[in-house]
Amino acid sequence: MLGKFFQKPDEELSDRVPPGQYLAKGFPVLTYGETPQIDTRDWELKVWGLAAPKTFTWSDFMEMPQRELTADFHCVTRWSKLDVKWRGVTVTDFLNCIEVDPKAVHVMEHCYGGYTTNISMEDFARSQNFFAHTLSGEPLPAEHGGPMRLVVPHLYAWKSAKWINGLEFLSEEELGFWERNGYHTRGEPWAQERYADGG
Ligand SMILES: Nc1nc2c(c(=O)[nH]1)N[C@H]1C(S)=C(S)[C@@H](COP(=O)(O)O)O[C@H]1N2
Ligand SMILES: [Mo]
Repeated sequence: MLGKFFQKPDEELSDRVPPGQYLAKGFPVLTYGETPQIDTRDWELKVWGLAAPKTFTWSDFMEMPQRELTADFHCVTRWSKLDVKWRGVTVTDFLNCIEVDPKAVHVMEHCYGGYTTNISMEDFARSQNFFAHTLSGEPLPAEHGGPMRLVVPHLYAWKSAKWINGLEFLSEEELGFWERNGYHTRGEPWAQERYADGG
């Protein structure tokens, strides 16, 4: 797979590329199944479980503070892309708009199309995490999760749910799609948390 699409990181970038990863040329698309086509007029994000139930529309998100984030992106299939430029709403700003029960220690991310992925409250509530609607100054393309996706830069990118439409707050850990299919429950790239069996 090296060569046309991937390259070994240069010396000065190698400290930014986690072990076992290669730099992607361009921005690959990694989707299981069909790409949902969701208009911003129809897009909704629901909150339920151990939080006061609430439904957010696109304009609700546009009224929250809009911030920029530049972050590296690491897919467990061994490609990384450095300095991806996003714009959107931080998870910490969003959390100020909802009431989460203190007993909630895990979150299930739900998406249009049925994809799910789980994350601990601690990993979710980081200030770097983003609901992104803009990529490199352009509306987020559908194949990259537009109109809205989550971006969780410190974990493998399968935690960065595309076409996000729900957050379910949980009292204990439940497994999402890839986590039920053998992937690690947390997925930290520097520790190479790729598979549930640690392999
Ligand atoms: N809804 C949904 N979100 C998803 C996926 C998916 O298949 N469906 N794939 C995940 C994986 S494995 C990766 S690497 C990233 C890829 O994001 P990209 O296609 O924008 O590169 O999205 C993640 N989020
Ligand atoms: Mo991935």
